Amino acid sequence: MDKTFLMVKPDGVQRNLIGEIISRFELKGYTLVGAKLIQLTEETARSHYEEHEGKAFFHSLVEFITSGPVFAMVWQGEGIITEARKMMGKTNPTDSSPGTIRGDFGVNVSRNIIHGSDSPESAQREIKLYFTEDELVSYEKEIAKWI
Ligand code: IDP
Repeated sequence: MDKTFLMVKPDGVQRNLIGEIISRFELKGYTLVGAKLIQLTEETARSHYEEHEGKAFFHSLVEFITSGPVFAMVWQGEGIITEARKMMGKTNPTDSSPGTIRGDFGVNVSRNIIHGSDSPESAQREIKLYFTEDELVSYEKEIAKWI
């Protein structure tokens, strides 16, 4: 089954959006298989965003993502990597449609509430960066056959 890594960024945690975001993915029918509230170290933040190293916004991105706790999650479901990106909206909230998480709550590109893996390769890399095998739970929901 497909898995993705989602993270409520520090602005989302401060704005009490953890429950709202969990609720959206639960109501869609996806399954939460791991979650934790953590304070990122600079090392993890730099590793997470290594593809942006050297860009003008890299330093402020690392500073922001380590500025307060984040809520890291692994979700499971068919096609979830692509679907979660649709539910999140575009990187810049001003380009995001109402009804998406960034469209409904995001302020600007550096305060866009949520991170989500953008490919199977990044999902695999990011899940490994944040979670050990024994922090993830494998289980079936009875309702799965209706979704
Ligand atoms: P994504 O989060 O939608 O996958 P990425 O291009 O991977 O977008 O960028 C990672 C994060 O870096 C974005 O969510 C955003 O917070 C920040 N970011 C991206 N582009 C810019 C920019 O041009 N200025 C400031 N921050 C940016």
